[in-house]
Amino acid sequence: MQNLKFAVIGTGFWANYQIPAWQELPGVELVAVYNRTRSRAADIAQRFNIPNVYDNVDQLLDQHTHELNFVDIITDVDTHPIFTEKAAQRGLDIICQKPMGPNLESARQMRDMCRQAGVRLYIHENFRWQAPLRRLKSILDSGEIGQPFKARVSFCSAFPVFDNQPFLADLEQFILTDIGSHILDVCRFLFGEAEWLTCQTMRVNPTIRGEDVANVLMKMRSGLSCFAEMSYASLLEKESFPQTLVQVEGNLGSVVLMHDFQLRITTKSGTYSVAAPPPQYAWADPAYAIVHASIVACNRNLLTDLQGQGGAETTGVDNFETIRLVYAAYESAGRNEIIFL
Ligand code: 89Y
Repeated sequence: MQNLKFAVIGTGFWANYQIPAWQELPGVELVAVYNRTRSRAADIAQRFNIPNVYDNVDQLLDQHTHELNFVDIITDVDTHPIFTEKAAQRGLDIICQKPMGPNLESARQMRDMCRQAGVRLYIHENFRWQAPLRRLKSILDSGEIGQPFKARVSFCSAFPVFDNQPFLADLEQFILTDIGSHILDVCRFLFGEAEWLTCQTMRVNPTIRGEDVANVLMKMRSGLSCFAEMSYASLLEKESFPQTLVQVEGNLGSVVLMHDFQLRITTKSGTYSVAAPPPQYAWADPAYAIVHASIVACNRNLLTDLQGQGGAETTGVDNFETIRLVYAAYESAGRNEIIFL
């Protein structure tokens, strides 16, 4: 099979990991990078041996459309619709970082525009690809704890997240778009679609613009009651960033995903542990190891689909359902009401 060729649009913080994660996979070749600040694109190109550098995205696309199979958009959310449109107009398939768009309507337009242009749109949503979460899902699917009726999905931390990604402090809508898009996607991955939700938000850190705490309660169509909590204001005894901690109770037992990638499974026969650590990559930042490892698994899944073998999980169509939850949560918090989905 011939290599699929692609360009990276945006060389900020996440490109430092997204690009080496691509380089772990056979069958794909990065031919060009764009950044509005040319020197930043040039630095990345030099580090990762990428032959073409642009600070004008139209030039990149015009000069390489003939050889490109897809683009990987790794920019801040505000520019996702613009770059998606430019690639779609040229008939290129698109992978775009989460969160899909800067609001629900623009995410809907991205999804519909790609459908109309006949190009594939995927969202790079990687949390569901974390090794312990995949393991947890397989335990749930095995039926070992019976029918799940109750869950808590938790991402509560005091990690100095604004040091690496300062723009997050300026977002009017912060934690639900940044982490909620991951956590609510994990809830959909584990438990299916929601029937209704209610949400409360707070801003504890006075130096940021948006909310840094969100508590979402969902009734899933399966009947399960799911509490998704997220916070960047939680100084806890054990810092868990960037792990997602989960507890699921079923009619035959429970499974708890704890710190350090440990799963504890309890049934009437007792309790046992399973370890599901992420694969190790030399280029990963140890502070983000589990997230960085999941980039490879997410890219692999999307690449398999791009190669024609199907199976992509986080398509634009699918991820739009996650984004609906994010904005339903804001709506609920704003109106102090239950939102039926
Ligand atoms: O931007 C976020 C993400 O996608 O994972 C963690 C993060 O870097 C900070 O919340």
